[in-house]
Parts: sequence; C-alpha cells; structure tokens
Amino acid sequence: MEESRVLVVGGTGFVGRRIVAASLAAGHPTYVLLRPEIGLDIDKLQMLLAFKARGARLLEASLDDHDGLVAAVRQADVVVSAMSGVHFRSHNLMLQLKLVEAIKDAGNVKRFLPSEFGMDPSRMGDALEPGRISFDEKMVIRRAIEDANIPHTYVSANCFAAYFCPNLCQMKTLLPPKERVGVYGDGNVKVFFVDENDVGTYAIKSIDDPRTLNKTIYIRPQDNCLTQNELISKWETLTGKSLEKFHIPGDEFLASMKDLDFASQVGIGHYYHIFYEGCLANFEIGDNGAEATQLYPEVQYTRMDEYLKRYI
Ligand code: NDP
Ligand code: GO6
Repeated sequence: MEESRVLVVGGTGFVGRRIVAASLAAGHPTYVLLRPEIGLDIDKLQMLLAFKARGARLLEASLDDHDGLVAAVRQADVVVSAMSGVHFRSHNLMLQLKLVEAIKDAGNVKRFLPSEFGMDPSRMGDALEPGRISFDEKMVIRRAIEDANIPHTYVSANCFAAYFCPNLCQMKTLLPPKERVGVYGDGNVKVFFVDENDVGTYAIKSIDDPRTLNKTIYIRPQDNCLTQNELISKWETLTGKSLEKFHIPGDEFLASMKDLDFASQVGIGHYYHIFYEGCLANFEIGDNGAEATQLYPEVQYTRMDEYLKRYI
C-alpha cells in the first residue's frame, strides 16, 4: 500500500511542527501549507524551508483563498490541522471552518484531524466562562465536519508536558519553581502528561488506522498518569532538594480569576477543571474512543522523569 499523503495546516506551530516531523519520520509524503500572510516572519519561513530540506513539499495558499485551499487539499489523502488554540498566542480555531469547506469541496480526503489535542471538548459542556470558548469552538468545528460527512479522528492529548510538567503545574511560568510550589487542593488528582513529540507520533499513527475512523483517540500513557504531588516528588528526587508546598483551596483559586487578563482567566478555568475536578482521568473511554498507547504499544513514549531531566 502507498503511504498516505499528509497535508499539515498550521505546520510551523507548537504542535504542528511535531506533526510534520512525525509524518516525515513515518515516511509519508508530507505537504505543509505555506500561507502568503507569512510576511517578514523569517523564523517561520526558515522552519518551512527546513521541512522542505527534509523532504516536505510546501503548498502556498491562504485560508481566505478557497480555490487555492481546495487545490492544496487535493494533493493529499489526509489533512491534519494544528491551528492555534492558545489564548496568549493567536487563538484562531474558527478559521478551520474555511478548511472544512475546502475539504468538503475537494471531496478526496480520507481522514481529517482538526486542531484538538487537549481536553475532550465533548465532555466540557459545563466548562466555566471564559475558558469554555475553546471547547465551544472545537465543538462547532466538529459539527461542521460531521455535517459534511468528512471522515475524521479527534485526538485528545491531555496535558502537554512543556506547559504543565517542568513548572510542576504552576501557571505563568514554564520553568521549575526554585523554593515554593503551589499545590491545587490536596494535590492528589490524577492527570495525564504527554510529551508533545509523542502527540505528533500518535496523531500520525492514527491517520490510516481503521480503528480510529470517526473516533476520538485519547493519549493516556499509564506511566505518566500522575497527581501533582507525584510530579513534585519526581522533581524533588531528581534535584535532591525538597520544595516548600502551599495548598490552594479550589474556591480561592477560582476567585483569583477576577483581576486577571482574558488569557489568564481562560487558563484558570482550564486548570480548575484539570486539577480540582479531574476532568482528564475521571472517565472511562467508551465505544466512540480508543486509547493511543494501547493501539500503538510499539511507541516508546517519554516518561516524565526523563522529560524533567533537561530542566535540571
Ligand atoms: P500555535 O499557537 O503554535 O499556532 C499554530 C498555528 O496556527 C500557527 O503556526 C499558524 O499556522 C496558525 N495560525 C495562527 N494564527 C493564524 C491566523 N491568523 N491565520 C491562519 N493561521 C494562523 O498553536 P498550538 O500548537 O499551541 O495549538 C494547537 C492545538 O493544540 C490547539 O487546538 C490547542 O488548543 C492545543 N493545545 C493543547 C495543549 C495541551 O496541553 N493539551 C497545549 C497547547 C495547545 P502557520 O504555521 O501556517 O503559520
Ligand atoms: C493549554 C496555560 C499555562 C494557561 C488543554 C495559562 C487546550 C486544552 C489539557 O496554552 O489553558 O502557564 O488541555 O499561565 O484542551 C494553556 C492551555 C495552559 C497553554 C490551558 C491547553 C490545554 C489548551 C500557563 C498559563 C504555564
């Protein structure tokens, strides 16, 4: 069988670049959208040229150019979108409606993975304002995909390590705390941490797997199913230094939202659902889902102690 041809939209982004890398590594003919809006973003262009040097083909089209987008989509069998969904970056998930339109008109796509890669939005119907906007938008995209009968896979990737692990789940920083660490409630709620490179690997594994057709795959690496307390102890063991802990009651954490900027308010809501309510691990995967490490046991995923080592 020929390898599926993969088009990545949002390919220079935090997740997108890892999807491109995983697609190239798996030997798929890989296409990356180059948007004419690139302007003077020299780093973005350098990244695209590096992909090209590794064998990717760059397809030039704007999301505002329907015909150009249809032509790009027609080059591929699979489309993966990794458009920005992060509020302190450039949150633009709704632009994917244009991509869905192009996929619908092109008519050749065997699988579409929209930009999800986080909490399962279908389980976040009661999420807090204003953070719920991400989930609501992802559900609008899902609806458009399903209404157009586009074959799809949704990837629920839980907590990206880079955002949640080295900082021991602290907000507003990506670096390990040096003296004191805030603990959410009793710190005993289970969370799944996933190395972002592994997100790319599992996403690409799923693209021509009949077991993932029209399903959600959840990435739940068992060894990375940790409470905040367990994560903190791993860091303490690695560094040989113990940190002072201060516990943050849930109501106090939520109340801290009111003086913050919009992006941080979004973050507070998400952290509340993850670290107080336990929304990542408090449900069983049903018939509409599958678990990635079980589907692809050959993948050697990164454990969090290994991940943390580079921050010492
Ligand atoms: P980024 O912020 O890195 O942006 C990804 C891409 O979005 C950009 O590279 C760009 O594509 C595209 N983009 C941004 N603005 C525009 C625009 N105005 N017009 C067209 N394209 C635009 O995204 P992330 O990688 O952080 O997020 C991807 C997904 O991952 C989201 O759904 C997000 O919710 C999720 N996520 C999950 C996390 C987790 O812990 N589970 C953590 C972070 C994100 P181009 O390359 O073409 O320039
Ligand atoms: C990551 C963050 C980190 C916010 C998801 C504010 C969508 C998801 C786990 O972009 O708001 O400091 O599922 O000060 O479905 C952001 C969001 C986390 C990072 C959550 C995310 C996770 C988006 C912060 C901060 C480290």
